[in-house]
Parts: sequence; structure tokens; C-alpha cells
Amino acid sequence: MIPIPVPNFFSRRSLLKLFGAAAPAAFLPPSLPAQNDAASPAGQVRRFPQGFFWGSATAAYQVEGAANLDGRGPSIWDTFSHASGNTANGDTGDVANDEYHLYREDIQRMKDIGLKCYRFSVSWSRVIPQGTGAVNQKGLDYYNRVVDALMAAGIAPYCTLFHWDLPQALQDKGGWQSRDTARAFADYAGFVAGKLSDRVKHFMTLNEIGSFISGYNSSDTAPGLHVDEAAFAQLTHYAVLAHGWGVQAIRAQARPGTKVGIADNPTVTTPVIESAEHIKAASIAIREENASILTAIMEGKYTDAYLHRLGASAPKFTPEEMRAIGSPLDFVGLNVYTPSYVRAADNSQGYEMVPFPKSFPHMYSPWLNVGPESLYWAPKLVSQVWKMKEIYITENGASAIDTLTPEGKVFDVGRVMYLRNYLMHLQRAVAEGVPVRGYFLWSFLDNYEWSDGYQRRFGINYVDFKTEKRTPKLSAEFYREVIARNAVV
Ligand code: GBH
Repeated sequence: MIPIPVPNFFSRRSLLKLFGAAAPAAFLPPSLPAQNDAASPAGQVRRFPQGFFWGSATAAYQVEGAANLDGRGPSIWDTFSHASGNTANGDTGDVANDEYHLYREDIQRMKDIGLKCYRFSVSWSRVIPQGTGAVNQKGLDYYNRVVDALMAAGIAPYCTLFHWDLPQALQDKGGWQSRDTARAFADYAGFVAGKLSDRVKHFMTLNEIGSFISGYNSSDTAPGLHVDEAAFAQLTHYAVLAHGWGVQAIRAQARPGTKVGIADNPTVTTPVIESAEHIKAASIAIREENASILTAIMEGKYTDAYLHRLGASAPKFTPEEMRAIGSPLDFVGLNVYTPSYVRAADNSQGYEMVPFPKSFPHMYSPWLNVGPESLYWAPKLVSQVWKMKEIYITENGASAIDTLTPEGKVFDVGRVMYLRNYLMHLQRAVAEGVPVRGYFLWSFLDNYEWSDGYQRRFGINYVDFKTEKRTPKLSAEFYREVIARNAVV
């Protein structure tokens, strides 16, 4: 594109007149027209491929509220958050963003900033309150309404079938420690895909297996149990098996052409220095550091090193289970927040993880170390090591302390800094031809951040949790410009 020379004495308003301003959005001041790259030279070079899917992501328990409405059954997160001492301030998702009632106006907000797609999750216990058996039509109707509203707004729905909220009834029968839970998930996933795939073209089975199974060896995540190493390896196997059986069930019941993937958060092995030896170390490390989950799913087998390391605690599995786990996927979704640094090492595995010094900069969540290059290396390595042809960044974003100015604005410059730098590295990847098709910013709204409650805000829209009033932050305006220009600005 030829840059349009613009004298620098032109005001923003006169530029709008010059290029013909779009109708003002309901919630934000009007943005510059897409062709006006002269206003930001960066926008001319940091371009994304045409048709790149800009989106945002949420999850059922974090936004919906309406915990006891219309026949929804309890999930492990209801139980966990209501038990004393498990979450910051005792916060629960009982009300959250009340998205169950406010989805229409939030979808309008999505349209206002130009979102092309929206990733939401279905609450299993809203649709099948006991996890198996009877269907709750009212629960399913809610997702039909959400999907219809998205379609009407021209926003492509991307559906995650499980984002941590296991029906409590299944937990009572052993949760992920039971192989039956994997079967139950597949039945539920196939059922929902069968109902929604006339409109939803992309399904993700499970969100972040590694995160929700930590509910079996940490007190921070539901169900907050502590099991031994062998039990942990076995339930990890059942979780990846649920994914594999889920893929098969979705393929059996969804309309032809429906795409199936996963939203995973692999350890993003990032070379400490971009030299040949450390890059090689990172590509060895990505397989081994993710051996129990993403590697198993991509390859349909556990690595020798993983099984050897576990010894007698290794999971029991059949070849048929491993074939299901390795079911070919149409796309891989990567949730990327933070790097894990790797260097080449003269040891048997050929690499070494480099710990973070205590002073390493992080966002408002202590774990959220800032390493923008992780958004380059995650898709780069996944496409190289496993030859994945279609990758989405299914989550990326940052927590902050956000406050309203007396005029009612939120200048979340920390989040804008984070996003700009991460997106520069995503652009670097796509410019090299890494097949990333889209990006989902976590999150559209400040929401229920699990055991951190409502204190660590991740939204590009500020939420007053007393009134449910939404206020677009500076980052919403930033993201709208990125989308309009299809470039990092
Ligand atoms: C994602 O998890 C989730 O998918 C999403 O629901 C969540 O809201 C969002 O990101 C922001 O957190 O043991 O203290 O080192 C992010 C990945 C992995 C972050 C586990 C916290 C453990 C923290 N999570 N990690 S700690």
C-alpha cells in the first residue's frame, strides 16, 4: 500500500473528515479509517495477513453468573469457591459478569471494536446438570441465543467445550481420576457440537489440561485435592484421553467441515539467546516439557524420557487409547502468557531450563512474567516440530490494577504495553509464514479470575462488579486500532 502523505498539522478530527469517518461506535470515540496508515508508520510494516481473525476469549464460569438459574447443576468451581479459604475474599462466580443476562450488550461492544470472532465456553453442568444423562434444554437454549446473537453481529463463534467447570456429580464419582469422566466428556462434547455446529465452525475440546489437573496437586484450583505421582500421571492420561475421545465424538456428530482443536497452554520453551544452539535446545525442550499433554496429543505417544522419568508411576494405557489421543486435529490453539527460558546444555537431554530471577518483571499476577518473544516461539516451534498447518492463539493478555479516573476513564497503559510488545512478536511469526490464523485476547471483560477472585483484572473492558457497568479501557481502543489497521500500532 502506498502511504498517503499527511501534513502533520492535520488534526485527528480533520483527518476523519478527509477520509470519511465511519459512524461513531456506541461506546468508543470513532477510530481512524483503516487506510490511514500515515498516522502510524508502524501500521504500514507490522501488518497481519488479510483475513486474520482478531478475537477475544472468555470462559463460562468466569463470566456467566446465573449459577442456580434455569436448571444449571453445580460444578466443582461452585463447590470449591464456596468452601471457605479457597479464593481471594471468598469470591465466587455466582454473579460474575452476569453474562447470562447481559450477553447481548456485550456482543454489541464486541462489534463496536471490530472483533471478528469470539471464544466462549459451554458450562457442561448447565447443559447436562449431572454430567451424564438428562439434558437441560434451558441451558442449551442459552448457548443457542449467544451463538445467534454473535452470528447476527457478524462475529464468528469459537466454542470451548470444557473450561474447568466439571459437573460436581462427576467429581463425586472420582472426577478426572475416573476413566468414565473421559467417556462422559466425549458424549457431552459430541452432543453439544451436534446442536451448535450448524453455526459454530470451530470447537475446542479442553482448555489448558495442565491447569485444571493441577486441582489434584495444589490447593489453588478445584477440586483442591492432593494425589500421589502415579495417580496424577493416570488422571493426566484420562484428561488427554477425554480430548481424544472428544475429537472423535465431535467428528461423528458435528456437520461436515466443522473444525476441531484444543486450547492448550504448553510450556513455551524460549531460547535464552536466539543463536543456533539455544534454538535447537528449545525445539528439543518443547517436546519433553510438554510430554504428558501436547506432545502426547500431537504424536499419539508419550516420549520415552517421560515414561522413564516416571518409572513405576507411569500411566497405564492401551495402544487404542493412544490412537484416540493422537486423533488428527484441524487446528491447535495456544494460550500464551509467559515464556520458559531454555539454554543448550551438555547433558543427556541436551537442554536446561533457566529459572526466573526473583526480580523478573511480571504483570499483576505473580506468575505472569513478561516475555513478548513467547508469542513468536510458541507458534513457531509448534508449526516446526509438529508441522501444524493451522494455529490460533486462543488466549493472551495481562492482569493489572485498573482504576477509573474521576472522568470515568481507564488508562491501562501497562496492558497496552504488554499487548503491543507481544503482538509485535506474533506479527514477526506470521511475517515468516508461521500459519497463525487468529488471536484471542484474554479477556473481553474483567472477570472471575478463579482463586484470585475479582482482584486481578484481565479485561479490555472495566467492570464495576457492584453495578455490572462496563467501561472500555484504553486497551479496548488500542485493540480496535489494531483490528482496523490489521497491524500492530
Ligand atoms: C488461563 O490460565 C485460563 O485459561 C483463564 O481461564 C485465565 O483466566 C487466564 O489464563 C488468566 O489467568 O502456580 O501460582 O505459578 C492461565 C495459566 C496456569 C496461570 C497456571 C496460573 C499457576 C500459577 N495459568 N498458573 S502459580
